[in-house]
Parts: sequence; structure tokens; C-alpha cells
Amino acid sequence: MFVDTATIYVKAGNGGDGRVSFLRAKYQPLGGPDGGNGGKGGDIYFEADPSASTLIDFKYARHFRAENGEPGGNNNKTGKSGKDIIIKVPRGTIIKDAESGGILADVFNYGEKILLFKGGIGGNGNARYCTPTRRSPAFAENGEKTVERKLKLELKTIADIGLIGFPNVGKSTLLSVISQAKPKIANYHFTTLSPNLGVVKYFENNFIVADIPGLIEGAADGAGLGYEFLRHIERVRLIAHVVDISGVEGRDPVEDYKAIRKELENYSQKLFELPEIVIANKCDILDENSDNIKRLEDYIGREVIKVSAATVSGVKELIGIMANKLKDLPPLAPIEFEPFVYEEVDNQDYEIEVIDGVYHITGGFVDELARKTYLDDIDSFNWFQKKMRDHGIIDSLRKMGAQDGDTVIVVDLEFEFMD
Ligand SMILES: Nc1nc2c(ncn2[C@@H]2O[C@H](COP(=O)(O)OP(=O)(O)OP(=O)(O)O)[C@@H](O)[C@H]2O)c(=O)[nH]1
Ligand SMILES: [Mg+2]
Repeated sequence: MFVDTATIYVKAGNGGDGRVSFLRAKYQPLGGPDGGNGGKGGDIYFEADPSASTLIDFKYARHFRAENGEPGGNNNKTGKSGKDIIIKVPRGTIIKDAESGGILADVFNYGEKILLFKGGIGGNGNARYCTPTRRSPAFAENGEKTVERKLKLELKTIADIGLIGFPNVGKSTLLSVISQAKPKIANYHFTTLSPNLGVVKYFENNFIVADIPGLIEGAADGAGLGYEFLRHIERVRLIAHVVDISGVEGRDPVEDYKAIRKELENYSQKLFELPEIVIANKCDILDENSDNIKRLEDYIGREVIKVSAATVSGVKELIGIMANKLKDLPPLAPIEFEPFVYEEVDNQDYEIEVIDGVYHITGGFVDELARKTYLDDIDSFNWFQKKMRDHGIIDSLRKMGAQDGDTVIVVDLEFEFMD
């Protein structure tokens, strides 16, 4: 089965917590603070994998979590940074935020690491809080926490030329004689079930040709296999429309041509308007008295390229024509999009909810506060209280009826309300 979409979950690493520690040395019982900072969490990158052409690897492996930063150590040692994760996808994979559908990246270039999610920063160790008036800070900062994201991957194959046509007209055979690709070839319809890519060499130039499953009438409306595969020629620069000119299966080449053009038009105007060459294949079994070539040329108003993939006649010329056409066309390019940006957490925002007489406070403001607070250190607690008061949270609590002794939970910190 061909897999060209996937849903995955990614999470960059949390930052490591800062450490509370004091120097313990002989003859120095009250040494200064020496707690180190936490390490940075691992980042999430994406990269194009030259050996991948489907998203099958993501069918089961769907969760990617970069390592968390390690906590700081004593002796001012910074915690180790978490390892990054590089998620390898086929070239042409478009990465979207699953909820909004916003595009985050188009993995287009080989060798380019795309940083999408940054790991959390490490918290400061207590050594950082040492001042002339506060020689022994017994608090540190927790590392920054990251959010897990749900992503949608969508492969849109990247190729210079897309081979299209009815089933069994010889598309895969053609690919096999113009490139090193070894696609499956057989005398029945829908032999090809997923796109094949081949690199065609022409002097110094290489170009990529994609062979997709055969289209049939109605493919653009979901009949047959065609519709979903048209996505894989959306990004080509040139369409190579292959027609069985011999009519060996009892169809008429001109009618075939029209039907496939109709499919493209129904799918998208962009595909319909792409530059196109028309290849008349199976010339080796074309009846001597047939007027098929003339009728097709009359219909499209220009010459068709006559080949036989079976005997390889005309194939060299075909490669030359393809290369020449491409020369005058704009190069392959990533899609144009406004990169989706996740909404920043509002760091002034908070919300109070009373559940069974307990006051729960959440939101961007207290997230940050909780990360920096050590409740069992009096300095830290005083600082926390001052921040809460300055931000109006203590007032809000009182207005909501909080009394001395009531329980308040701020993110993961629990304490008694006291004014
Ligand atoms: N006589 C003759 N037979 C050909 C030629 N090209 C392909 N064939 C035969 O036509 C049949 C279909 O070829 P494929 O290359 O599998 O056709 P396809 O268009 O890729 O077919 P689907 O993948 O099913 O869409 C095979 O039996 C080939 O050997 C040709 O130039 N002449
Ligand atoms: Mg095929």
C-alpha cells in the first residue's frame, strides 16, 4: 500500500531544572551557592531523506520526543542538553499543523535541516541568584516546558516531468527505458499502484521523471486509482502525456487523449495549463494503414513524439526533447506559503477556577511564575507572593471569596492563602 499522508506527534525536550546546591569543602562549612543551570531541551528538525519515497515509516512510529535537558549539577555544572531529533521524510513532504491546517514547512532541499520546534531553555541554578545581600539563595528555576504538537505530513512528489495516461499504455515501460528505474510492468490495468521515480541522464543534465498509476475517465471525481495520485504530479514542470497509438485495447487514441485532458481539467486548472508533450507509444504494433497518428496530430495541432518503449525506437530522441523543453521552463521550486506560527502563550494571562473550595490558577503568567518558584524557600516564596500581588492575582482571589487558610494551587504549587 502506498502511504502519502501521515499524522504524527512531536515534542521538543523540556529544559532541565536549575539546581540548588552549596559548596561543601573541608574548612569551609558554609560555602557559597554552586547549583548549576539546567541543560537545554532537544530540538525537533526535519530533513529530506534521499532513500524515502513514501510516508510508510510513519504508519506505526508516530511519536517523536526529543530528550529533555538534564538538571544542573553542583559545582556550577550546567546540565547536559537533550539530544535533538531529526525526522527524515521524503523530499516533497509538506508539514502542516494538524489542528489549523497551517503549513509549517515544505521539505524541498536535500541536506537541509529544518528546525521546527525548539527545546525548552534550562532553568537557572541557585548560583545565579547570589547577590551581596542574599548570599545563600536556596531556590532555583525550573526548566521551560514544551508543548506536544500534532502534525499532518502530506507527500507531494517532486519531479520535473510527470508521465500520465490511461492504464496499460506503457508509462512504466517508458520510465524503465529512459532511466535506471525498475518499475513493475505487466499487461493488465493498474499495474502501477504508487508513483515511481526515475532519474534520466542527458549529457551533464539529470532530470526526474515520475510515473503514476493509470488514470481513467472520472479519476478526478474519485473513480479508479487516479485521483489521489494526481497530487504527485501537481509539482511537475512538464507533463508527458502517453497515448497507446496502436489502439490495441480497442480504444481510440484521440478519445483517450481527450478523456485524460478532461481529468486534468477537472482536478485543477493549474495541472491543465502545465506545458505538455504528447507521446505516441506502441508504434511498433501500429497498423500500417492506420491514420491514428494523423488524427491525433490534427486534433492537438502539433506533432506527437512517436516511440516504442518495447523496441526502444525513438526513445533517445524523446529524452532530447524532454531535456530541451525543460531548459525553457522555470526550475522546480518549493511551494509558496506564509509559514504558520503557533500562537504565543500570553504571558500576562491567568485564570482562576474554584473546584471544591480549592482555587486553581492557570495561564501564561503563572506558568512562568511557577517555573521560577521554590515554595519551601522563604526568599523565593516572598518573591512569588510579591509577583502575584503586583499582578492583581491576590486581589482577584480575595474578590472571589478566598479566606486565610484556603488552598490555592498555582500550576503545580500548592499553598495556603494568606494575605
Ligand atoms: N508492443 C508494445 N507493447 C508495449 C509497449 N510499451 C509497453 N508495452 C506493453 O504494454 C503493457 C503495459 O505496460 P506498462 O508499462 O505496465 O503500462 P502502464 O501504462 O505503466 O500501465 P499501468 O501501470 O497499469 O497504468 C505491458 O505488457 C508492456 O510490455 C510498446 O511500445 N509496444
Ligand atoms: Mg505502470
